[in-house]
Amino acid sequence: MAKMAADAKIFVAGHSGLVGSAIMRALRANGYSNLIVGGRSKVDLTRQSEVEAFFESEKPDYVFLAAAKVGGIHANQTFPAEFIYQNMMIAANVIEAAWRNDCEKLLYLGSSCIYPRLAPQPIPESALLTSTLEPTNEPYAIAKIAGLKLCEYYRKQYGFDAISLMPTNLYGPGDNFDLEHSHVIPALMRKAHEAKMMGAPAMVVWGTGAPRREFLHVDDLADAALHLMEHYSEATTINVGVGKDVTIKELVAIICDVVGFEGELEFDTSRPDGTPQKMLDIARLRSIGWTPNIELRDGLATTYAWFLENIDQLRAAE
Ligand code: GFB
Repeated sequence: MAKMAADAKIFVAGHSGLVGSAIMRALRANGYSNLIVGGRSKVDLTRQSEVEAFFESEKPDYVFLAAAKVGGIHANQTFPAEFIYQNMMIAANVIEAAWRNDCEKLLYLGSSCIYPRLAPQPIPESALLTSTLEPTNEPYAIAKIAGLKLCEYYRKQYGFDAISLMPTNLYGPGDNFDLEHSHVIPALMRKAHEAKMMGAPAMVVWGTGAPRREFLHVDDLADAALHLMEHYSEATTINVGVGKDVTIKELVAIICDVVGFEGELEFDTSRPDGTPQKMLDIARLRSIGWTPNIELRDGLATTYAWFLENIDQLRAAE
């Protein structure tokens, strides 16, 4: 397996999202400058003809497929058709066009939430498709599983070097801080911040606080993605996580501490808990020489600093 040449033409699909922007930062930090991006005005990745035309004209050597319709537990339940349709289309269009246009290698991103709801913990890669999915994100999971299988079968039939990663729950700068549709970390960080600013006595946390989640800083994920692009070339997906988890109660305590909110917590149990636990087995990742670097508390502190710097733009965009 060769290192990507310094002048390789690299397409980061989804370059402005949480994951794509972190991959762009990591590529630049590692000296890659021949980076191409799409953006919805240039190429709508859900439209096959647009994707074909884009690949025929750009002919990238490498593709990081980080474009996806994503959201937290409530967004998944509110927009199930959009989650299944957009994610299936993006995966099928980009993987097919990359293969047809002689792309050297493609990296696709799954998600730990596409393992079965009651998978053994920590979750090994072999748990994929062994039992029923978590209902709150089944549409997303079905689409993402199709993407993983596209990579596997394009490798099998055509010898296309497509790999897939299974990241755990991600957070970091560039996240979506919308209160209804985001993931738990940005939602609780914003709630704690707003409660502190307003001098509110309490803030609301969804669910019981009992579910366990594993969180990976997106800069660690980007670092792992570059590492795997250069050191991994197998049909099976590979987990990318930290190998530790926390309860939502423990998470909110750290967030409140980082933000400086000292009020009460109100658990709204009319909101869903989702899957009880999701923690990845990262033995295979460790065996190929990659380990995470960013501790949860440190990552939350830098994410909060980013949030404070960008709060005006975030509000303006709403
Ligand atoms: O991050 P999250 O929305 O998604 O929620 P999942 C994680 C846990 O945090 C759930 C609780 O148990 C929520 O009930 N929670 C507490 C909150 N307060 C809040 C809040 O204010 N906002 C949110 N969003 N949650 C997602 C999947 O599942 O995992 C997606 O639905 C995606 O498809 C993602 O793949 C990685 O971890 O439950």
